[in-house]
Amino acid sequence: MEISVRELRTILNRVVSKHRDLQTDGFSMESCRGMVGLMDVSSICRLMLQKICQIHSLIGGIFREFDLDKSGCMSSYEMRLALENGGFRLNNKLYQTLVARYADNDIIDFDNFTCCLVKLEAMFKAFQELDRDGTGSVELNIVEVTNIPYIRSCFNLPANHTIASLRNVYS
Ligand SMILES: [Ca+2]
Ligand SMILES: [Ca+2]
Repeated sequence: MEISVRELRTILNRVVSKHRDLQTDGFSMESCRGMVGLMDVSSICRLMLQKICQIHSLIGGIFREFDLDKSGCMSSYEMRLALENGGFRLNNKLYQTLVARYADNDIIDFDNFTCCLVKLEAMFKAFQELDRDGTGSVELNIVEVTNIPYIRSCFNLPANHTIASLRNVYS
C-alpha cells in the first residue's frame, strides 16, 4: 500500500500540531508532493510512517537546537548554522536562494525548513552517488540527469516516464 500526498500531509500536520514550540502554517499539498516524490513510495505504508516519524523527529531536533533565540522559527542566520552543521556546505549565493525560496517575512517556519532539508538531503545524496571518485564534480548527459530521483520529483515524473516526457515539460 502506498501513501498518498494527502495522507502524508494529514500525518505531518497532525504530528506537528502536537509540538506547539515549532512555528508552522502547516504542510501544503505542494510541499508534500515534493517529499513523496523523494521518498520510496513503493514501501509499504507502515514502513513509510516509521520513516516519516524518524525524519520528523530528526528534523525537529535540529530545528530546536539551532533555533537559538527559541522563537519557534529560523532566521536566515540560524538556518545557515543548522545546514552547515548538517554537512551542507553551500556558497553564499545558494544560501541566499534558499532563504528567498523558503522564508516568509524573513523567517523560516518548521514546515518550510523540513521541505528545504528533505530536498537538500536528496540532492546531496543523488550527487554523492554520481560522484563515485569523490572529486566534487560529475559529468552527465541528459538521460542521466533525468534519471536522478530528485530531478524526476521536481517534474513529478512517474517511474515509467522517459526523457521524451521531460522534453514535453520544457516545450
Ligand atoms: Ca510554512
Ligand atoms: Ca529563531
